[in-house]
Amino acid sequence: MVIKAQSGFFTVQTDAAPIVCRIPGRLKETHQRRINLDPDFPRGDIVAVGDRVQVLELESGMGEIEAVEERDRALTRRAPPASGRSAEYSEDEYRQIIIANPDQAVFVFSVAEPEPRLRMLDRFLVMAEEAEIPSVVCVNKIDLAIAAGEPDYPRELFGLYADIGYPVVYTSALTGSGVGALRAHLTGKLSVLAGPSGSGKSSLLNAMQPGLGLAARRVSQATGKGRHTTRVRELLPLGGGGYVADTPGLRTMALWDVEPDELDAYFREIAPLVSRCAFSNCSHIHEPECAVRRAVDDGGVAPERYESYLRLREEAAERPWWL
Ligand SMILES: Nc1nc2c(ncn2[C@@H]2O[C@H](COP(=O)(O)OP(=O)(O)OP(=O)(O)O)[C@@H](O)[C@H]2O)c(=O)[nH]1
Ligand SMILES: [Mg+2]
Ligand SMILES: [Zn+2]
Repeated sequence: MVIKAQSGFFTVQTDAAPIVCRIPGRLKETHQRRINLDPDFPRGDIVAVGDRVQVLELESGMGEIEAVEERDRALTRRAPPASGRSAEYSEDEYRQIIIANPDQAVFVFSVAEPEPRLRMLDRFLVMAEEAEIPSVVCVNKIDLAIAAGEPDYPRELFGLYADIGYPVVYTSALTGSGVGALRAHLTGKLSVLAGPSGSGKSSLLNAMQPGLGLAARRVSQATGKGRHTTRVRELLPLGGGGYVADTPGLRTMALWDVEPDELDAYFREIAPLVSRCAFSNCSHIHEPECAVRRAVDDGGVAPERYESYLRLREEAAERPWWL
């Protein structure tokens, strides 16, 4: 598995020691040939962090990537066209792979400091649903709610996500509460970690495993700024097995890859209602006999989630910023 990518060098974890590899010219040619032959073949990075590859060791610790195995799934984004290129953008625009083959995404929000923005969480969940990546919600800083005499507040706020069917873990990096449960969710898997700045991602990683949060900071700083920052550059190994990836920039990612009409499919509790709307192309905004709006009135769909649906639908209809 590729665990690190840096300036054209890929660190590949093998059963033995890691091997630092380059992509040989012939692999690039094969990739280009497949693109030429098959218009549906995804254009984009040949190798990304998380990919499973076959390597040829040429000298001790150094080698070449011989082949890339097919990805089960990937978190991707449509890369903005290089400057000077035509403003036209098409379906087969270059796809930047943020990370290949993640087992799950873990979205960390704090109950306070900063106040949680559930619309951001809903956007993350939509992105993960679209990529067919299972999600876990981590609600951190529950100690603040307890100190404020509101121990039930975290569940009042985030309980609806458990009702929808997402695993929700309540944690405090400060007291250690729930950290074992979080570790259990992460062990043995490749997890993408995301959430607003200050929600406590690094602190939770440190609470789980001393030094891990520091390592995450080092990676995210090395990634630097600019339009390629979303990509994962390095996976951090967990002591009990598995890896975590910090994804700087995910929170600013827009939803242009989602068509407004398909958005309802990515709201878990809304998707099963759609077939009961009177109109097959119902937008669930203004149509009569809309099963979704009925469910909002009856309490089957939380008003906040419906509000997110409406806002994200508007966003999905917007054009990319480079147009
Ligand atoms: N009270 C309380 N404070 C916490 C908890 N977890 C983190 N903090 C504090 O919240 C602040 C931000 O924590 P970080 O771990 O740096 O947050 P982050 O999510 O890694 O932030 P970025 O790296 O900017 O994305 C720090 O001052 C932490 O000490 C918690 O469970 N309870
Ligand atoms: Mg951090
Ligand atoms: Zn409808």
